[in-house]
Amino acid sequence: MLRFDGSGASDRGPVREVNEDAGFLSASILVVADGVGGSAAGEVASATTAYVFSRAMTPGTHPMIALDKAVRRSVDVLSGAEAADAHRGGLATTLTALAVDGDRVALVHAGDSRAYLLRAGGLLRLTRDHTYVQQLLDDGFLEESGVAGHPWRHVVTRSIHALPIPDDERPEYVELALVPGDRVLLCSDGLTDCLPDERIGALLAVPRAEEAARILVDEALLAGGRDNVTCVVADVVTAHPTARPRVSGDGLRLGSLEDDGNVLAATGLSAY
Ligand SMILES: [Mn+2]
Repeated sequence: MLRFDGSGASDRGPVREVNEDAGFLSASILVVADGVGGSAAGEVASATTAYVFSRAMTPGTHPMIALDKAVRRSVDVLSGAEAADAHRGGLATTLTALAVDGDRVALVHAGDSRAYLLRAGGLLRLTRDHTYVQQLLDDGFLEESGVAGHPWRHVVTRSIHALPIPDDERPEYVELALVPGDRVLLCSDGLTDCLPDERIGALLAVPRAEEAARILVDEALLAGGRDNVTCVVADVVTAHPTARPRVSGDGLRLGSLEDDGNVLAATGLSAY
């Protein structure tokens, strides 16, 4: 029976007034969300979405179905909040989440937060950034060397936000074949803007997940990081179905999700 076992770290960084990143980790789900758009309460969008995902896994539900329901639920809550309050507009967040039901693993992804897999010492990026700059790279209009200083490198082309969401802006889903011994990293762009993949791979290999998460965040800040930085590091482990997971039942909350005041209530919304 497959489960996640790990830890995470989040830091506001030296410049930003609030941490608009949210993270969550439990034995069945991993989440990183990075609120988009400063003034429009990015911390509310990220915390609310991460909270919805923290409750997503229920026994007997395929992880792909659970992730899809949580996306719809998040969009529902953000849409309801904007409809109820004319001053509340532009609630949006990136999202990268991984769910396991004991057997199958699924990933959902929107925006420029990333997921990586460390397997047998090699690092593999599991997500492709949904950014304007990534599109320029794919289309051959930009070289890799032009990414770091590009003025539009933070423009994301997909995110979780209120309706309407056009088809080509919806999150991407993929089923993954993970095995015991794999380690995964979910992180916000505060990490990947500052550290190259080779360095991320080296630091992710630190034996204890908790230490790896802390070191990754610290090194991003030491490298001059000014954005919020969030890392969730989890090992894929086998556990007896009745064994208590090492991560507590409530899971670990990070960043803006540490403050309940950031989580929008879902009352009065269309159920599905
Ligand atoms: Mn960020």
